[in-house]
Amino acid sequence: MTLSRRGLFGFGGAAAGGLLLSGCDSLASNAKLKAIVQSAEGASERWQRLIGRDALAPEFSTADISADFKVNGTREPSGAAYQAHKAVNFADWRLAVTGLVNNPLSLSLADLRRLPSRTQVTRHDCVEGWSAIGQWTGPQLGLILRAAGLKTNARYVVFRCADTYGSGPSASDYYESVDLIDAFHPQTILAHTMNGAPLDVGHGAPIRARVERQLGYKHAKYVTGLDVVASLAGHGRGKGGYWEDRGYEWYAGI
Ligand SMILES: Nc1nc2c(c(=O)[nH]1)N[C@H]1C(S)=C(S)[C@@H](COP(=O)(O)O)O[C@H]1N2
Ligand SMILES: [Mo]
Repeated sequence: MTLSRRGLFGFGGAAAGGLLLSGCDSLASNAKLKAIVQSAEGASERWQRLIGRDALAPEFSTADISADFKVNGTREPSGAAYQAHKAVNFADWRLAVTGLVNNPLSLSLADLRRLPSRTQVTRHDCVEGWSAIGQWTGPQLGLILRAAGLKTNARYVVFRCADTYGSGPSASDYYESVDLIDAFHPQTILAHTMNGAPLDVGHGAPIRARVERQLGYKHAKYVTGLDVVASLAGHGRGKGGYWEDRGYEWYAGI
């Protein structure tokens, strides 16, 4: 690890400075990334290509924030490890960044809170037919990925989560994944703060992904790790997410 923590926090001199300054724009408009995306997926993705995968999801004013933002899916992970972290207010919790990276990282919640962050008021749309507007704050996923340094064969970022969802034979670890265009989208953040307060357990404490151009199930809660991979085959049943493994579309752009 010795993370490019120096890179992340800006003490790293020229190389790290360049890392932080090279915007997601140059990366997201990279022709190779676009070619990867264009080789995949269905109608919603073709639509997003028409209007641009880089386009921003609508942002709202704080006056629009929903008084009641439903908690859905897992309400609180029951595992012993999560419960131990919760008992000490996530002081010992780490986010592991592994896989096809040059510098694997292990970041504490304090590390993540010290990073430059983005705040956005957006609408969350669940396929079950409800929506809610909330304000989310956290570092851009792209910032963390640039600090880790992606290897050239990196294609997806898998979010590992602390919860097991479902019961009986369908119970398995929740997980999600995005391609590099969504990973480096400016509104894709790891939120540690919701509506100005530390993220609560129901909504994914201590951090959850916000992938604002995508449907609700892509917004992984209780994120414990980012695994950068060339193929989705190695996680869950290989379709890229807990719900995708059960028939939902992997590309849930709206
Ligand atoms: N780890 C984890 N992430 C998850 C889920 C879950 O059950 N576990 N449910 C998903 C679904 S279907 C939705 S709609 C949102 C709900 O987020 P909320 O509880 O903050 O409303 O989280 C998504 N992320
Ligand atoms: Mo959902």
